[in-house]
Amino acid sequence: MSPKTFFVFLTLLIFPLNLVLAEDGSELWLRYRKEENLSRLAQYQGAVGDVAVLGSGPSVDAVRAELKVALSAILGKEISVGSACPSGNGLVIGTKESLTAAGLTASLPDFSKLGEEGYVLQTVRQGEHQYLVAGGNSAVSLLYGTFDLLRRMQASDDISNLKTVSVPKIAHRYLNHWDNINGSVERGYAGRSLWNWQELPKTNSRYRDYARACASVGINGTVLNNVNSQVESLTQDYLVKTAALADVFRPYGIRVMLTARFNAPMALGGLKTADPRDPEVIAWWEKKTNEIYNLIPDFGGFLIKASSEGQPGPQTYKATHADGANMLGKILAPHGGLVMWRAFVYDMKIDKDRAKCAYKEFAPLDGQFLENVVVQVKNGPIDFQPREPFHPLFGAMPKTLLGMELQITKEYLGQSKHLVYLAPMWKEVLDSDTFANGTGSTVAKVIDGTLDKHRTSVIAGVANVGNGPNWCGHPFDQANWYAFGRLAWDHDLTSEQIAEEWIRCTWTHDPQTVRTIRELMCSSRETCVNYMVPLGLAHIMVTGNHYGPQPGLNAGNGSSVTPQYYHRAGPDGIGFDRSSKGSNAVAEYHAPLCDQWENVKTCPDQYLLWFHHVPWNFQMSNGHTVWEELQRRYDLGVSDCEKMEATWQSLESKIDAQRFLVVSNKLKEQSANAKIWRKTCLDVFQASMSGEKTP
Ligand code: BDP
Repeated sequence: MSPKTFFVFLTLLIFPLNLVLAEDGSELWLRYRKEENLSRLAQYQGAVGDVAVLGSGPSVDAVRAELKVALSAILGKEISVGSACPSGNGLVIGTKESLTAAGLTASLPDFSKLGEEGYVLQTVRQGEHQYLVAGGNSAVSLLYGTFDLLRRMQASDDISNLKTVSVPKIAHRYLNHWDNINGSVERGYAGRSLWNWQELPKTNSRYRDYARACASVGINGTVLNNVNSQVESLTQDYLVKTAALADVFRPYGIRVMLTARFNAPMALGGLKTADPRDPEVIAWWEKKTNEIYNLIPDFGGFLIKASSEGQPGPQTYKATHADGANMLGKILAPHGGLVMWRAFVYDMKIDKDRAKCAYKEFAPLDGQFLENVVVQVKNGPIDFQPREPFHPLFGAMPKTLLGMELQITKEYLGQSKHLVYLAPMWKEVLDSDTFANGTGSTVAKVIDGTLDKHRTSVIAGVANVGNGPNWCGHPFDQANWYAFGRLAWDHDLTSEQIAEEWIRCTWTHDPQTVRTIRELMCSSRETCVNYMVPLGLAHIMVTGNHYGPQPGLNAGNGSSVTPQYYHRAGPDGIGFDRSSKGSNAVAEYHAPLCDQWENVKTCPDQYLLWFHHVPWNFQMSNGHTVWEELQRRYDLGVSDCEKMEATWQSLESKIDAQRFLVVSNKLKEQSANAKIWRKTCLDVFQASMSGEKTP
C-alpha cells in the first residue's frame, strides 16, 4: 500500500465517512470546480461573467438555478443571474421570442429547424458588444443549451467563438428503472431504489439531482418501475406518489411512465378476464388511464412486458401482441401517450433456438401496430450479453415503430464490480448495417426513424442508478449513464469523444491523464468479452445473479437455461450452429450478412461460435486452432485486466485519493475475477473436449 493510500485508509477508519469523502462521486459529472487555467478563467469571466436568462417558468428557473451554482463555482465568485440583457458583454439565454425582443436573433440560424428540444449556442457580435447566446424554441431546450455550455466549461474548452446547433436525433430518450415498490432493484448494483415509496409523495433533494443529471445528457423520460410489474403501482395511492415525482422532474423536461401488468383489470379491477378485446377490460383501462392523466397530465405512457418470463399477456386469450398493444395504444393516443411493448419473448415452443423466438413472433405482425405503439427490442437477440450480433428484428419491421432497449446496468458485464465502458458496445450495434433497405440501413437509422420515415423514435436504457452515495456503484459506471444519454441524443458521437467529455468533467483536465483514462475505458469492453465470452460465446452466466461463470452447470440436459445449451461444447467441437445446417437463424438477416455469417470462412471471429459449431482443431484466420485461440483470448482478457490495474496505479498522483482507492480495489477484484473466468471456462471446455462429464 502506498503512503497516500495508507493515509486515506487510516483517515477512513478514524473519521466518519462523510467528513473525509470530499470526492465520493455523488456530484457525478456536474462537479463544477473552479477553472484552474488562468487565461481560460479570464476568457470565461469575459464571456459569461454577466448573465441573463430571459423569460419565466419552472424550466427557466431550473436554468437560472443551475447557472448560478455552476458559474459561481467555475468562476470562483458569486454570480447573479439577471433577467434582462446585459449592457456589456455576457451570456444571454432565451427562447426565440425573448431573444427577438432583445434584438439578438439576426445572426442566429433558423429556429424552425430546432424543433422543441434543439438549441443553438452561438457567439454573436452586436455593436461593440459580444454575447454568447443560448436559444431554442422551448424552455427545456434552454436547459439543454445551458448544460452544453457548462459541459464545455467543465472540460475547460475554448468558448470564445461558438457556433453550435444541436438537435436530438431520437425523440424519446428514456431510462427504464427495474425498481420494485419494496425498494429493491432487479439487476441493480448501486444500493436500493432511488424512489422512496414509503416517504412519497414527500420528495427529497436526490430526485431533483437525478433530474438534473438526466437533463444534462438529454434524457427526457423515465419509467419508474420494474418490467416485472407489480399491479400496486397502478393504485391511486401509488399514482399520487408517482405524480409527486413527475412534478419534480417536469421542469427538467422529463416525463414519467409506468410499467403496467397486463392482467391489472383482473388483479386490481376484479374482472374475470384481461382479454384485450373484452369491452369491460377496455373500459377498465380507459378509466385507469384517465385517472393517471388527471394526476399527471404529461404522463408518457405504459411499458409492457407481456407473455415473457411469467408475465401475463394477450396470448392467454388467443390474442396477439398487436391486439394487446393496440388496445392500450388506442386508449393512450388522445392523451399523447405511448405504449412501449417489449419484444423480449422466448417461448421455446416457437423455436428451439432462443435467438429466433422474438423474430418469429413479431416480424409477421409488422404493419399491425398503431402509430403510438413502439415495439421495444433489446440490442441483441438473446439478452444483454457482452457481445451479440444486432437483433434481426431491426431489419424486419419497417412498418413498425421500433425502439431499442440497451442495458446500462451491467447485469452480464461484471455488474458494479468491473470497469466496462459500454459506449463501444452500443456503437457497435447502432452502426451495424441491417441492409434492410440497401447498404447504409444502419440500426441507428432504423431506430431514429429516418430509414422508414417514422414520425417519432424511442431509445431506452435500463438504469444503473440506486441510492448509494455515488449513484452507480462503480465510479466508472457513471460514464455508462452519461454515455447512454449522449448517444441517445446524438448517435454519431464517438465512444472516444463521449469518454473524453466525461473524464474532463468527472476526473481531471490533465491531458496525459485524460488520454490514459480514455484509452483504458475504450478498450475495457473488448477486454471483458475476452475474459468472459470470446469468439461469439454467450450466456455462460445463465442462472441466479448472472455474475460469475457457470459453463458447466447442469451441462447436457438440453433445456433453455443451461450454459451447455448456449456453448454446446462437446467432443466434436464448440459453438451454436445457427447456419442453414443448424437453426438457420442466419436467415433472419438480410444479404449480404446472412451469406457472410452462414459461411464459417467469412463469418467474423467475433461471431464465430454464435453462428457455428466448429471442431476443436478448426483453423482460425490467424493460424490458430479454435481451442488455441480461445485460450489466447482468455489470456488476453486476464493480461489486459492486469494492465488496467497497473495503468490506474500510474495515475495515483493525478486522481483524488478517495476515488483512486475505490477504483484500485475494484480493478483488483476484476483481475482476480478474470482469472476465475479463464480457469472455469477453459477447464470445462477441455473436459467437454475429452467427453468428460462437467460439474
Ligand atoms: C433479463 C434479466 C431479468 C429481466 C429480463 C427482462 O435477467 O431480470 O426481467 O431480462 O428484460 O436480462 O425482462
